[in-house]
Amino acid sequence: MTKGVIDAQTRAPLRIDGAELRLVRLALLTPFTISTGTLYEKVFPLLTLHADGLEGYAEGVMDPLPDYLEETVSGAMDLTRTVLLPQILGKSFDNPQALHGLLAPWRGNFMTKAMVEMAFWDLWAKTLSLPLKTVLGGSADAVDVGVSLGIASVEETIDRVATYVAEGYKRIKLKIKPGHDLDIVRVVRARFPHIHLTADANSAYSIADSSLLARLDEFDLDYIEQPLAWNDIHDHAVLQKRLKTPICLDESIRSPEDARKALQSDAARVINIKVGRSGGYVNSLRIHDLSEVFSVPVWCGGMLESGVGRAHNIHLSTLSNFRKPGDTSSASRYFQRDIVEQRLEAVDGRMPVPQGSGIGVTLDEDFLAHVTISRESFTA
Ligand code: OSB
Ligand code: MG
Repeated sequence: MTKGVIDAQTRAPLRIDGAELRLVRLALLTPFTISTGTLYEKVFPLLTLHADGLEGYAEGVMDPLPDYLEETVSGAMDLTRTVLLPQILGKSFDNPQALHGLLAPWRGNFMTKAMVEMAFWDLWAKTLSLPLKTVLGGSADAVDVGVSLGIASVEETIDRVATYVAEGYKRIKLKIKPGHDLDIVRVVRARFPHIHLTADANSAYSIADSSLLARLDEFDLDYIEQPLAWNDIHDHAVLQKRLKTPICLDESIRSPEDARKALQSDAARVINIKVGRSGGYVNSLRIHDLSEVFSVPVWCGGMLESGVGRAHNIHLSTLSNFRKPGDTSSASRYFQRDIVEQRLEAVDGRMPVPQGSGIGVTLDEDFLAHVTISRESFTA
């Protein structure tokens, strides 16, 4: 269970004095193809919250289009500017849990609420002069990471796997979709008999595909990630009874309630926690602890984040039940240049936790200005 979470009133209530909401665009070095389509660039909201002369940062992990989950970048920008920021600006909070409680009644919109809550956690940790991991209850100095490979040809995939295995990454995840599944997994497994290998379908199959999915059992995958619909826990429980390979849920887990239902029904034997998908740290900590009660390991997923979201993911990954390698690989795999000054690079499959207080990264203001599409300022 999570130990040492600092949730008491450890300091005077923190008043949020102001905020900036930017829309940022970073070109991806390699287009990223999953079952739902291809991303060529990463366009995301970046939020800064101000208090006590300090700044807290977070990014939204939604896509421009509602292809991964329902939220969109433009919807998130609008909700943040018209509802969430007016609700918190000028207000004082005893702790991040109090801010979480204020936003929690809004239906859905877990990614947008996560962005606001995460920026406050960074700010909160900075006011305590503590690394975010310490405030969350983690202590590791580095975390195990793997890579997530987009859909590509067999030759390209083999090349990429060889490169990342040689770099020391601890797990390879292949994206699959109907027509690009058994063959690619078979070829990679034959070439790399001993690696930790997984497959992520991003909801591309239905329960009618059970027998095809069961044929993946012979390739000794660590787990298969989100084979069925993003909003369907029940059918994953039905499917798990037909598979030897453990099912890992990603899209389907956005709240502790989702996690409880999946765990109680044996729909998930592994859970991918994305703090940016799950409403923030309060929900993520609960999902983490609940999974541990069910002896279900978790790992930290990614959404091709910039250094801001990447740093958040690394801090979260230090908690004890993150027992499988995460997707938070080197920033240089994604972008020519990042928006933070620190280089977030894995060494032998271990990602160092950024040091300093909060998430431990600072914005590269010059480059950020260059890739900022719009910027709005708010004062209390
Ligand atoms: O399903 O985990 C996913 C990227 C975008 C949308 C969904 C997913 C992903 C990844 C990439 O797998 C993870 C990363 O490298 O950040
Ligand atoms: Mg996934």
